Amino acid sequence: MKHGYVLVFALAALMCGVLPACSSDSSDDTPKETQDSGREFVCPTDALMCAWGDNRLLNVVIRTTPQPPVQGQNSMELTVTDNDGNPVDGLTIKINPNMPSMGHGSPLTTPTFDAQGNGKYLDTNVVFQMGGQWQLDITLTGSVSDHVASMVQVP
Ligand SMILES: [Cu+2]
Repeated sequence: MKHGYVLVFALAALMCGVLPACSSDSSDDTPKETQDSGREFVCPTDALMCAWGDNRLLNVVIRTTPQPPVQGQNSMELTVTDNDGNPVDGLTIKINPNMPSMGHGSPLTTPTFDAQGNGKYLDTNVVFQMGGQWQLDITLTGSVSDHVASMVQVP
């Protein structure tokens, strides 16, 4: 269930394609996942994607500039919350963009995010040096530690 949110989002998009009523109330299109805690995490509509960490401790909302990301340099902002929905500050967050299918990483990427406060972290230099399917291997370390490995398609 690593990519649960992405799957839910894809399913929602598919459903919207076949259900004409879907577009009448956009709030019903929002991908949701009920957590172990019972809280329903709603992925913001302006996010590139959302991910619930492998350890089921942290929620990560991923936004990029430009969005969707492009080949070359991108800026990436993470908003990190715990299972109660509270922003989590004080984390060390590292990203290792890589292409599993091709066995290479992104040597030009700045691996560490800068803390912005209020659960936000920014990396202005995430480099996808070629188009294709990239894995965002994101490690969050601190008072609570978790890991996210979401896939993103770069045109
Ligand atoms: Cu490649």
